[in-house]
Amino acid sequence: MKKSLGYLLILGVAGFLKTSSAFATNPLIMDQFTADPTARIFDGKIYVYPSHDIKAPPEYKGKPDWFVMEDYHVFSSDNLTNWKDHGKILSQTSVDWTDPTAYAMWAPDCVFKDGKYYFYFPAIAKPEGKNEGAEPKRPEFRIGVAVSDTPYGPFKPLTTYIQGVRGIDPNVLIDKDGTAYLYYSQGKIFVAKLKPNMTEIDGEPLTIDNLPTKGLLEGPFAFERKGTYYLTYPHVENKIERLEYATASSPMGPFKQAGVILDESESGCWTVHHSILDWKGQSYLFYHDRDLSPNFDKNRSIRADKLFFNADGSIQKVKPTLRGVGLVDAKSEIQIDRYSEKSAEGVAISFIDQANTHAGWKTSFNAANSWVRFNEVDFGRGAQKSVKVRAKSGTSGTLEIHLDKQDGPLLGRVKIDDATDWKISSATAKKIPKGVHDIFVTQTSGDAVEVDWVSFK
Ligand code: FUB
Repeated sequence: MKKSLGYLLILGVAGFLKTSSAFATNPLIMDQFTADPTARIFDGKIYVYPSHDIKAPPEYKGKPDWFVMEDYHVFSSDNLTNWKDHGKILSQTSVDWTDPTAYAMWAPDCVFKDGKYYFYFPAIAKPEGKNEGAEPKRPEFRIGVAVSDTPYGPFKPLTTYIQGVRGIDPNVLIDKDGTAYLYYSQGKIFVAKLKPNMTEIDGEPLTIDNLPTKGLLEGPFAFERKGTYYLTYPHVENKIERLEYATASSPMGPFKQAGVILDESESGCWTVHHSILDWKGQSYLFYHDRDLSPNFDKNRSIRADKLFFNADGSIQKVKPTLRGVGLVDAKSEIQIDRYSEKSAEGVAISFIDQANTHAGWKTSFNAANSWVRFNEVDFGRGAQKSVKVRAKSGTSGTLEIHLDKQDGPLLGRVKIDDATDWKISSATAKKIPKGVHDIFVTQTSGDAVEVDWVSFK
């Protein structure tokens, strides 16, 4: 997935315009760590509000090998493929009540009500206890609100946190009658009605009963569908978190446990945190894993995969993929290391640069007839004339790109000459179709071949 000089120049300009290095594939954001994604639709676009993991700076004095989070960015997309980074929308130093040395800006949410966008975020309050009581016993997580006229800010934080709420992972559901409910966690999951001003709770928070009593529960995300209220949450049933859900006929319950949405990550990432979004007739699960930091699961990356409901309203388990959910333009650099399927043997995926995982991955074809399938490539009107491959090979090798099936129409046969460094090889493209199709990339002969990307020009 290493990028050409031209691409890097575009990225440089795009960086100035605050477009992120982001892709249709998983993870969604490549140039920074992102976690705890809450996806919302505002003004016909998808906005994702993640938290922002960073590597500990020298001034960090907190718990070693722990989450280090100092600010939030927001990302938007109108096609699930191109994501725009709107930049920093809030930081620990711009909120009166947060401890500016805590690096604990954890999982946020954002909702729209009566012309304003309300951004809810947890953070550790200043030890002085400016807001409640003069002598707080220990640093505590509180939940704050910042308000904006647009989904991408600027967000103006309120000077104090929501009184009467202690915890993390705020999530707000606005019911059909306009009443807003704040869900959050602190060991258990709580719910409180919000006053119409969206910044105070109305009455005492309630503990949500009938949820698992053993193993951590956190990260609630609630939504309503066809009259059923779904409360979804990460839970440690075994060793690490998985996503489960419960249902009710009212936002405050009583809830009944209903099943598992996402199994524990194969990568071993201890946390998972999520949201569910309907976009153009399809539901999506946004969640995180540790794709860009396989050895440290406090530097996470957000992902999206399709989610399906059964006719009775139950949720099918989501299949996590590398391919993700966005259509990929045939003319772009198709990152086949984010494959949809691969041959049982002869294909390996690894980082292009172990020292800089943000540069992405490469696909190594190590045996004749090893292959990968990459779903949903958009050929548009189908006018592409050549197929290009950025690759290297010890001696030489040949790749064939076929349409839809491994033995489908041959789109191009590209000979990769002996090249110890990355080189772009090309061949004439044939039988290029119109519209959206899968491609199969197969190593048909020669020595092992490493591929960065494939593109149709
Ligand atoms: O990102 C920090 C914490 O990890 C979140 O608040 C939890 O939900 C877990 O994802």
